[in-house]
Amino acid sequence: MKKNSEIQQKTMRNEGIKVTSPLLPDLNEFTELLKDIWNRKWITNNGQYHQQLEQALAEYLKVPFVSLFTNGTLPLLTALQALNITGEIITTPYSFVATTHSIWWNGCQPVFVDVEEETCGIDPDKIEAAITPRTTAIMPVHCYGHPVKMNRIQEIADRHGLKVIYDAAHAFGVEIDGESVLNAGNMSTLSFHATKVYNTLEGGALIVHDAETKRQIDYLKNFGFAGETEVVAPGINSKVDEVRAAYGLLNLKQVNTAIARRKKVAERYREALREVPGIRFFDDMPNVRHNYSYFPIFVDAKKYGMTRDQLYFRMQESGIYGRRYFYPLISTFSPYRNLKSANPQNLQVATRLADEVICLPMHHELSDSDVLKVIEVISEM
Ligand code: T4K
Repeated sequence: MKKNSEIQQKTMRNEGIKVTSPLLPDLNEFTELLKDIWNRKWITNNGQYHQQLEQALAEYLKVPFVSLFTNGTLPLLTALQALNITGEIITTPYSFVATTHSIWWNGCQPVFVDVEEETCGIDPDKIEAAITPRTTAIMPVHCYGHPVKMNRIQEIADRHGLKVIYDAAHAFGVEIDGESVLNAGNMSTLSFHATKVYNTLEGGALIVHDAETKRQIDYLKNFGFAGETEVVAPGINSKVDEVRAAYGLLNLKQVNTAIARRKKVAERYREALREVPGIRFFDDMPNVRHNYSYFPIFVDAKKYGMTRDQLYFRMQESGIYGRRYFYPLISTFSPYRNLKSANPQNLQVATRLADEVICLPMHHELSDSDVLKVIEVISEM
C-alpha cells in the first residue's frame, strides 16, 4: 500500500490518472479580466464581476437567487443561522464531513438516519422514527449529484413543521423534468471547490427563493452589515473577491462542454463494467439531467473475488487514483461516534456502501486511453 502522502505528491505532479481535475478557464481570457480588475482597483465586497456571476449562475441554474460564498461549507453554516435552527437536525453520515460539521458549529445536534441504496441519499422511510420534540430541520445530501426523494422529504417536513436545507454541493446543474433540484426545500447549498464539476478555485453558493431572504443572507456573509453603520446579525465573512468571480464567469462558459465529456466517460464505464460480476454502479435516472460529478462503483467482494480495498490499492499500483468517497462514514469520526444515532446498527446501508465504494476517475480531461486503462484494471480478475 502506498502512503497517502506519496500519492498526493504524484497527483500534485499530475502523474497517473487522477480522480478529478479542475476545469480551468482560458489563461489569456482570464488575464484580460485580471487587467480590468487591476485597472478598476475594486477587488472584493460585491464588485462588478461578483454581481455578474450571481446573475449568470441564477440563469444557468434556473433558480431565483444565488448568493456567492467563499466555499461550500460556509453556506451550510449560514443557512442554519438564517433559519434560526436549534436543537436536533436529521442528516446522513454518508457525505463529506462538512455536512455534519456545519450542524455542530451551529450548536445543534446531528441525528444520523440511514441512506437508501437507490440514491445514496437519506431514506425517507426512516426519517420519522428519528424525529423528536427537539427536531427542527432535515439536512439531506444529493450525494454524487443524485437527487434524493424531495417530495417525500417535504411531506414529512410539512407534517412536523421542519425546515429542509439541502446540501447540494454535488448537484450543480442537476434538473428533474427541466426544473432545478436547487429549488426544493428552504435553501440549497453548492460547492465550487476545485474538485467539483464547476469551480471558482474555492467557492460555493446558497440558493434562496425570495429577494428578502437573499438580502438577509448577503448581510450574514458580510459580518451582518446592513449599511455603513448598522449591523443586524452576528454575521461572518464569506465574501467572494473579483478574481474568483471573474474566473467563475469564464468557467461557466465551458461547463456544459465539460459535463458532456463526463457523460461520455460515464457511458463508456457503464458499457464496459456492466458485465463484470460484483461491480454495481448507477444508471441515469429517468427525466434527470445529471452532471456526472462522480462515478462511484460498489464492489461486492464475494461476487467480484476481491475486496473493495484490494481493488482500490491494485488500481493505485497501476497509477489509477480513485477515491473512497464516502469512507469512513462521518458517524465513525471521534466527534460523532458516541451519538446514539451513530450506532452502525442504525446505519446498515450506509455502512455497507462506505465499505464497497470506489469513485472512479471522472473529469473532462480523461482521454479514451485513460478510461480504457481504468476499465482493464477493474475487468482483469
Ligand atoms: N458538502 C459536501 C457533500 C461535499 O462533498 C463538500 C466538499 C462540502 C459540503 C464542502 O464544500 P467545500 O467547503 O469543500 O467547498 C475534496 C474537496 O476538498 C471537498 O471540496 C469535497 N467536498 C470532497 C468530497 O473532496 P479531498 O480531501 O478528497 O481533496 P483532495 O485535495 O485530496 O483532491 C482530490 C483529487 O482532486 C486529487 O487527488 C487530485 C485532484 N485535484 C485536487 C485539487 C485540490 C486537482 O487535480 N487539483 C486540485 O487543485 O476533498
